Amino acid sequence: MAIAFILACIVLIAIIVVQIGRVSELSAKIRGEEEAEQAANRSSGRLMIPFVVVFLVLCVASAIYYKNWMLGFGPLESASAHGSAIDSIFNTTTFFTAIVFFATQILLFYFAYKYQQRPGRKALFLSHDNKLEVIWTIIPAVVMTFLVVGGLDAWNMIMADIPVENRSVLRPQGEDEFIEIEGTGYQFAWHLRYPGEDGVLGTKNYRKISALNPLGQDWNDDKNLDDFHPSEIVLPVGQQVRVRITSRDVLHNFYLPHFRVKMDAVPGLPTYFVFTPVKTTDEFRKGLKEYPEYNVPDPEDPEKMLWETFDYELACAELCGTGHYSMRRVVKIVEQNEYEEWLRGQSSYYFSSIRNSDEDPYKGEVLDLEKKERRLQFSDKLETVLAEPDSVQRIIQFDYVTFALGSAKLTDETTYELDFLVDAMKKYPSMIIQLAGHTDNTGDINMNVELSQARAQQVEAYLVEKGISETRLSSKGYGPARPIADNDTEEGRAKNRRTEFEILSK
Ligand SMILES: [Cu+2]
Repeated sequence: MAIAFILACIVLIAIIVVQIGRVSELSAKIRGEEEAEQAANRSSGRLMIPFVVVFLVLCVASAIYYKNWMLGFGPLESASAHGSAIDSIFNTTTFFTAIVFFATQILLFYFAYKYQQRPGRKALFLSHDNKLEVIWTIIPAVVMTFLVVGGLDAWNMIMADIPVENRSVLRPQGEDEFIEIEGTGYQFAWHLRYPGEDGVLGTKNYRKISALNPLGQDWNDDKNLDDFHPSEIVLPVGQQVRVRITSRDVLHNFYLPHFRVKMDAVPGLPTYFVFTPVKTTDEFRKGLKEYPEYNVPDPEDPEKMLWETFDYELACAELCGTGHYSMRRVVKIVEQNEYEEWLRGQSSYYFSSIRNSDEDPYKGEVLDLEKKERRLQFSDKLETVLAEPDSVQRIIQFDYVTFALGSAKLTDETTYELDFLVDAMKKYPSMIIQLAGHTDNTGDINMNVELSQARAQQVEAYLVEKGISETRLSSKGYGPARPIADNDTEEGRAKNRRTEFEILSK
């Protein structure tokens, strides 16, 4: 309504101005050219004053009217530790430039009114004036120095990198630890990368970029194996974050407006930014709730108020092409426990997309990380079985142990799983077990029994070699007698060929 009223006023004023022009044109015809020109000068000169008054009043009024939508004011105060320094530099600069702006506008229009052309009046030609030169050189120089030095001071504070002795981790605790994440811009999205458990981002090489490997991560670098690629930025409140910013094609700009973070993403030249978020998304929303501007339904989701659907965002602030607008990503600042929960839901890009593909340099090998994971699974299984009542048969199958084809020779690369059992036997010194070998139903039954017996014995020998007393061990070959799956399918037969152990007593 208010906007319609203002528009109507502007239209009316325009019509009035045009009408006055028409009237003066008509009177010019009547009074003659020269007199008409003087009259026009007089009326133009007089209009200068109301024009500048209305113009300046509108400037101030619109700034006040829209203040709650502007960064740095009202609800949009900065949400990062360094943000207030940027805001205060902006405000100081605005203060001085506003003085200059108002002074020049007022003088410009007032002079146009005061020194309007009149019959018999001549302009004064001023070729040089030392006093004036000094005034308009020294005052701006002093003000500029003040602003530039203040700005540089804030810039150096804001752009300070993290001291080398600080540690990059995934879960920072305190000031000397930080999270390093990476944002890579391309037409048209941000590809995000987090460091994984080791807290360190792995190395990259643009030559390694492929359809499978969008960032060109070098899989020979262990630090890459746990890195993950989330679809949104989630960070814990109050922790220092270093963002490594790169680009894969053209210039982009990594812009987090609410945190006053803005840095170019340059192809071939990684840039960085360090910031500490100090308000969670929820806290920021609660702040917005206090303002009537944000207590209206969200046009995109009318069930909710504008403050409820607010999210921090990552935008590209470089006009990088037609799809530029679609580079928006949501940024969530959460409490530490929520962050932990989110981390648990993330999985390593290497293990979910690269593992055992043609690009995997460790194809066919078992990685330490996998062994660690499998050890945890093994002890989970063991604890579950041990917790069962004695009436239940306690059988655990080896999932990874293999033998050479048709022989009882253990495959060296798979004996690590037997080491899990060695450690379990040491942890439970009174545990007695029986090792059992099983085959599928193909081939001669006697040979199968013999082979399964030999294999169980081989495992027993391995355990003895690792220091487990023979008195706690026995072994048996069942051949095809105890299938756990259908022997008619290859899949079923593979399941039936297995080695397991039974806990006879704990
Ligand atoms: Cu862009």
